[in-house]
Amino acid sequence: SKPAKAVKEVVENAAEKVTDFLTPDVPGSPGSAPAPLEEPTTPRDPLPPKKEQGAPATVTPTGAETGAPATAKGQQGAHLTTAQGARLRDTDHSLKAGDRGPTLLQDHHLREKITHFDHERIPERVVHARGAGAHGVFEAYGTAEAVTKAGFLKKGKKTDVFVRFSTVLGSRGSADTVRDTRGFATKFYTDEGTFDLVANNIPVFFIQDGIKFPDVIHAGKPHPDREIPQAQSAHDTFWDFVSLHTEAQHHTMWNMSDRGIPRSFRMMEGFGVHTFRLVDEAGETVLVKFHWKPKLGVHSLTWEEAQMLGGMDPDFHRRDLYDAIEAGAYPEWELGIQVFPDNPDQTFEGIDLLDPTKIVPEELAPVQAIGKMTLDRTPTNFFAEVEQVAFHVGHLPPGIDVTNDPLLQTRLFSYLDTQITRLGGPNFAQIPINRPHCPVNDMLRDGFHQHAVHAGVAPYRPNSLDGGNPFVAGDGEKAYTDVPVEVAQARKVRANPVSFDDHFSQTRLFWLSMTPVEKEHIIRAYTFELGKCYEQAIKERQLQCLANIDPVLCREVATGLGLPAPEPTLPLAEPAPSPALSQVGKEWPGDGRMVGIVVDDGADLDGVRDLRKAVFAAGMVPLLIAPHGGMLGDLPVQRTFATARSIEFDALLLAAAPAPAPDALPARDAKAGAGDAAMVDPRVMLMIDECWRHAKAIGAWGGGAKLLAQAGITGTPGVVSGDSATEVFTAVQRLMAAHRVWERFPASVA
Ligand code: HDD
Repeated sequence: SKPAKAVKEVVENAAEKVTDFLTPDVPGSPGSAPAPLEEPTTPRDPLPPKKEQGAPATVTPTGAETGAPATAKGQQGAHLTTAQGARLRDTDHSLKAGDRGPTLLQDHHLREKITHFDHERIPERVVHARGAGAHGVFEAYGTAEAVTKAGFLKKGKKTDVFVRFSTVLGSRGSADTVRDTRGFATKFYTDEGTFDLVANNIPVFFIQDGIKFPDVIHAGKPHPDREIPQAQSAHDTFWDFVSLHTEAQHHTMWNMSDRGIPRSFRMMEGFGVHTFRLVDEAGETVLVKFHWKPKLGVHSLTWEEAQMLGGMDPDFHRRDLYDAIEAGAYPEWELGIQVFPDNPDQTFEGIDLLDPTKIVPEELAPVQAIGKMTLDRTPTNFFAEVEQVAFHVGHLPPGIDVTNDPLLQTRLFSYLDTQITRLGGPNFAQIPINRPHCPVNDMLRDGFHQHAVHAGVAPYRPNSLDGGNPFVAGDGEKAYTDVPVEVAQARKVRANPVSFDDHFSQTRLFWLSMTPVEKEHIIRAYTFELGKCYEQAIKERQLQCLANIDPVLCREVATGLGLPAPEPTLPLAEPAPSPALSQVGKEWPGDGRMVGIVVDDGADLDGVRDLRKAVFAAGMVPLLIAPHGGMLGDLPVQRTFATARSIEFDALLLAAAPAPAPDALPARDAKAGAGDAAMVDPRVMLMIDECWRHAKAIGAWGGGAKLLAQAGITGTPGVVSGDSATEVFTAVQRLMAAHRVWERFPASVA
């Protein structure tokens, strides 16, 4: 495991680099282009691929090296060519009959260029269309060796991975920060075949049987008549569905909690949801649930931040992921398993392990760490990798098998099926990002986009013409073998086991496990979402569900909606709370956090210089916010008052009280001619106000200290001032470890 110190060193070393990419083209800033860009007049070598960003290994579907260079295939050489490799002399003018004449059909270059462009888009994913991905490595601790024969889980084994994070409901261009479940799909390129762990950041699912998947998705997607709202659950069809299919209440509660609006992909847990089966060399089995635990802790946005980001920076999560990786603050997760005996009834402590609407609290079955994943490389080409990556819950290496969870069983069909449409045929496994990193020797042939030039004449078994190749593996030759689980003699039925009928006890467990501030957020989220519904009957039906979860929750939401709170229709369960479900109350490292620093030409620049060093040393990124771009002395300005907004920063430090810049809109105070307030740029005051409202740490020194009094926040929790920049930052850093200044949130419930 890379110690935190090493990460910090990388960040420090990357400091100059961070400055560079955050300060494009500032003349004179370190690393900026010496002269304005001009179009070169003679061919030169193409730009090299980004550092450490070669294309995936060029292995054919049969496992042979293609001999192609390991660098990106596109953009080779200095001269523009057609797709057939013929050099072009002109790509800006179509071939016409005279310079004012009609375009000629014979212009092959024109037709090739436009035809290709016309087909650049492929269907977006029907769910999880909006996503971002990154490469990395998984290193096994060896702790799972006792329960599985999977080679990639042997101690010290390193395996390449590619992860794609996503939202579920929105289209490909929708905002990152909407209230939704997040996808967390990981491709492990193991030596024994690819393993896809196609997970979410929520450990339960809306439905118990995959046959309802089209229904829940149709309900969550925009209304079919107007196609609104985009990427939202705050509308009638969603609440209609979840209030009628009460098995959805547990997942819905998670979505209404802070888990539905993560601060960062780097700060999310991941859950395999279903129970899987692990099998060892001797054929012994256990049941497991997979968990990803982020090193940085689990943190969320506030709802107001999430909404503002939807407009200000719809790419917030994507940007955060890539900025962190490029700054060397590599995101890390531990992979863990909860282990259960493989009993015939597939239950643990009375919890049905085949019901995907149920968790097993960590207090009952601890999550045991089995390895660590580090994401350290951004994609070279977003389309080629993030869009074309194809996951499938059925991609399993020897040692991992499925269970009879009826949701998982349907997924085993759905993923392969959807890729055929989305990626244009059955050969998507040959796309570089999907190629296994081990030899492939299948007998699949032909089909659209066949890239392999398969040799031999006998793609069938047994054969005598190709020397009998390929052979099937014998005993001890690491073949995938399905666990010969007993299948009960049973009648065909369209039915669930009775244990699946309990829809409320674990929803209540989640509610009871929250701290007051988290409960408050949940109340606000339900009130917001139901407040966006038009149909009275739907609101009333959902209130009835809330009454069956908790009377206080129901009463508070009903008050917000201006409706009576119904009585429960079912007895309330009294489960023991699971403190592990709460996000509040611990301290976490701040790697990759953003610290905004308000400065102007009169600020204590020596202090700011020290502060920047201290922030980098803490593994965070300092961003100078000034009235104008360019430089302040020798310090590069990363944001101006016009481009900055509070939501980008995890903490705000004030080094100055800048007068209104020329592009500031008039403020009410300025019009009224009020004393000092009139002299501060209103955007700075807005930033302070928002940071305070969103419970972020605020610090000030020197010329900035008077702003605290002006904003009326002196002495309030999480607001610090001091004599020097570094002293203030030390206090702010301590506050940031708790993620937010939780005391600032009002909590009406205990
Ligand atoms: Fe799914 C994509 C996760 C239930 C059908 N799913 C998809 C992705 C994730 C999940 C993370 C995006 C993968 C990527 O980034 O390319 N899905 C889940 C989880 C589920 C779940 C954790 C429940 C535990 N899914 C589920 C069901 C069905 C599907 C029950 C169908 C019956 N899911 C799909 C799909 C998608 C998909 C239609 C769309 C794009 C794709 O597969 O490649 O096949």
